[in-house]
Amino acid sequence: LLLPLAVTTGSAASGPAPGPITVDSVVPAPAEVVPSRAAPFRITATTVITATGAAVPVAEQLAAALRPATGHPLPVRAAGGPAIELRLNAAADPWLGDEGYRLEIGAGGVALRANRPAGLFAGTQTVRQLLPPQIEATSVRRADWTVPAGVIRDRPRFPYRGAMLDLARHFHPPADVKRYIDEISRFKINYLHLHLTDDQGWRIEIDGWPRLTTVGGGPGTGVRGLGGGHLTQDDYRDLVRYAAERYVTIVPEVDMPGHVNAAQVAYPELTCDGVAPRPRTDIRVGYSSLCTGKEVTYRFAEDVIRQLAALTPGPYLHLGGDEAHSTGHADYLAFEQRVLPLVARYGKIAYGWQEIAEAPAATGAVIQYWAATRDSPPVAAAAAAGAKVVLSPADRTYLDMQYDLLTPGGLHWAGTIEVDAAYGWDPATWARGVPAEAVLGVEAPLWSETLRDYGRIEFQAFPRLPAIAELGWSPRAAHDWTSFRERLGAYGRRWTRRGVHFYRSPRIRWS
Ligand code: TNX
Repeated sequence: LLLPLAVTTGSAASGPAPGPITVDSVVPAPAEVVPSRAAPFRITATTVITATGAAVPVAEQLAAALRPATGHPLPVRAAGGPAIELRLNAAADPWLGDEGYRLEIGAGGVALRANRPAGLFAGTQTVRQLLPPQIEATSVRRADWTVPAGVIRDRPRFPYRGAMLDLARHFHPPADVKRYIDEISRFKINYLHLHLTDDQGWRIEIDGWPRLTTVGGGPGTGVRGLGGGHLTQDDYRDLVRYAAERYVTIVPEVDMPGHVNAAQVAYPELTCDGVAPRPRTDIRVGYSSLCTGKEVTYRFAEDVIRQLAALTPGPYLHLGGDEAHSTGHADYLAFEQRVLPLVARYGKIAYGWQEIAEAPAATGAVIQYWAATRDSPPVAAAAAAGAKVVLSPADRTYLDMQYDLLTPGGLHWAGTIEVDAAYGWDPATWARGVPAEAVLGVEAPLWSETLRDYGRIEFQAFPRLPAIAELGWSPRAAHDWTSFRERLGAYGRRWTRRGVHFYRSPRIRWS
């Protein structure tokens, strides 16, 4: 059936744009691709999608994605053909792990196999990219719905591939967060970190502390007073569920002991002098601090941690810890020694920005590296003592940085970041003294001081987010700017058809 030509590890020199779609057109690049000269599979009115058991919900999502543009019924059935067949392996293939998949495409059908539903979901994202870009249309289009023949064996390089949205500086309603989840899950991003609290706003309802959201859910940054709002606990649960259906795990962050002005406006007892500070809408950082000597601080922290842990099925709970410039260093370390272990008490793994690295309790935590330098001796020491590290170097992964100084939104304190810079580094060797074994993965944060509308968020995220996704998913051997820029250039047509407001970087030949 299949005539393998050559195994390529993504470095497939000749990219697809603007020619026909081939099996090596995918972003992020799969681990192994074997193109075939055999005839492609063609989706027609008689095609069925077959699945049983836990594979059915993934098959239903694939069918829902393919029906609008093809206009074909694509029923999900236990058996039949010609088929796109989704099947969970009876005996696990250890190479594939929890998120890998094997995809075999020939004229007679498409066979997608994985050990777990997450792997099937990843495989269906690959299948979508192998169809013509008209597949993105929401109404029937005329196209030759072929999937090129070949075999893909794929699995992620790192277990953690994250994106972060800042809901605090401007609140972004659940509908926008869901659109973002839809977009990032196409690139096999599997964690969405929500920065829920900061000086300008507190965006998650906490029982027993109602003023956090009635008073602290203020307008965010800027003078227009437009960034207000908060998530109820039901909103949050609904987002967790929506994300989980797309194999994205939500990581909640409440930032402390700094970045707490909004909480202190609502509850002045969280300051040392008991006096409420003024609400803030500017973008300065580093001026607020919880009062580390007061017991109410720890009652507050524990209430928040307990409730967020109960709302969050995922393993991680992020306690911030960054830029606490108005907390004394000894007080800071004492605070972290007390609150980081609370996360474990409520069944989660503590996670924090790299400043937590100096607290001894951080050796059991995940540390998010954000410096725009490659040196952090405290992070290296914590990693040597057992901490895991997520790489978010600001000068490579911060999606709020401008592309160039003409970008309408965004900041440039860590420099401007074009898509080639976002792509051109290696998470396993980036932070000096942090060995590859300590690297859990990568994350692309998007801070929203200057970004109110969802369109601006898309513009900052795309096309840099897929660059970070490829660093997290694809094997090091597949890292190849020439290949990536061609695959990305061809991908632009899909964003255009979906109405995604992306930045047409001049470094890419958009086809
Ligand atoms: C630094 S990086 C911050 C945030 C800002 C961001 C803007 C980090 C952990 N803290 O408070 O929003 O820069 O780029």
